[in-house]
Amino acid sequence: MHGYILLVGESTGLHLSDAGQTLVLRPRCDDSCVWEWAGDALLRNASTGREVAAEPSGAPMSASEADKIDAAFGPGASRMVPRKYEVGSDAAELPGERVFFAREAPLRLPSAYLAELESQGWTVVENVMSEAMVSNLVANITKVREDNAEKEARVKALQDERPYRSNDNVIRPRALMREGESFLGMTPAVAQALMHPISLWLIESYLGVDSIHYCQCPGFSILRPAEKTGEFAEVMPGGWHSDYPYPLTSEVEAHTSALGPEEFEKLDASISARYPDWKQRTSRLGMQFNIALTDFTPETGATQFVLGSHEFDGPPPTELNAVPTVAGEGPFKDVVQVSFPAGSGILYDSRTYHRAPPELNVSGAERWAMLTCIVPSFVRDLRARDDKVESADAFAGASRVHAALTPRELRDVVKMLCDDEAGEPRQDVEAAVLAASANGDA
Ligand SMILES: O=C(O)CCC(=O)C(=O)O
Repeated sequence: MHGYILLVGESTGLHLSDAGQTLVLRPRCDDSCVWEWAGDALLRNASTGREVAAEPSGAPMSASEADKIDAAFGPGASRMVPRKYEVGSDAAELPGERVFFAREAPLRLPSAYLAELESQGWTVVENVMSEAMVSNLVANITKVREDNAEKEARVKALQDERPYRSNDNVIRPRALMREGESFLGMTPAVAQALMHPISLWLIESYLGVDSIHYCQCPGFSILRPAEKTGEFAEVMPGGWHSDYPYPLTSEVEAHTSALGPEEFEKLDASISARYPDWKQRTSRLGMQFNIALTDFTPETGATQFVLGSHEFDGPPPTELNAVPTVAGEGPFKDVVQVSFPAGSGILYDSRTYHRAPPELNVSGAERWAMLTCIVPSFVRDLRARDDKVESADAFAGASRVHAALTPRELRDVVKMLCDDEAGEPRQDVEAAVLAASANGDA
């Protein structure tokens, strides 16, 4: 197995890249930013073969430092901090930054994932979250659930008295939380996952833009085990859809339909000037990136897809939602599930037909995921429907999380998750982040 790593500059958060003649620092990672160990104290660029010396930098974290980080961000947070290395003896070649965090990278070079996206409209990117990030995030979510156990029990009791329906039998921890709370402001793991420099490079490259933002603050979705019996074990038709900003189904044009026509007019206005026929699904305008916090397999109820349907002329047709889904049969002959382990994410073109299958989680355990949606910055986001604005407010006050992120991650969080109606970074959040770093808050 490869042990690819990214080298993240200690002071800038930018990534060491071999640009051919020189080493440079980059905010996003293509193949030139991927390294692997070639010896005890030697790193080799996986794309160009250039080698640089690398020695461990600084003392290992002390027990009291680890305790402080765990107390701030929850169990195991200190394990999320990667080791640091001083890179290269040829100082003239290095662009200012000498000490780098070694962050585990996906299993293949970024160009391999992009080639898959281009040819098939989807790919699975591994190691978006390390095992430590996943377990810390799970611990934070578990705490919220424990603190709101009665509320969750009420949600479950209602679900238990109805048949299986796609998007039901799901616990959404966000809905259990108090106003003003956000996982984005609780642990750096969320921002670090969402601002992964290879994922962002893939998304920008596939969409053909240099400015993107998240449609909403990520939703966490916990698919309960399928344990219903009797009349409630029935599976209702439905659930097939395409994602934002495209028409949901052939019957429902707007993802924002619950908010009334004005919201859809705003979305349309943000896109139509550039892409007048965008509702015909002719242009690349959105991607979904769903990161597994537990393994996705057919037995755990991994998402059902009609892969390649991003190239179909229209949204999911009526016949897909008319009868219960049975993969391999009738209108569902091409329905498949994609397996991938916790910490990996499936990145797909938002036009792809897909459905959450609560009836298929026969594993006896919950299936956890972080669901995210990304569009070019000019496309209006889902702020009116989801909690993006509230999460940005919570993030503005989360100075300890700011201090745990790199400057590059912080800039991208403010740009992509804390932006205003026009898709520009919110000045009040920028000011709060700057004030926290000036105060040295940690
Ligand atoms: O939870 C799932 O399996 C599917 C999620 C989904 O429908 C979506 O991300 O749009």
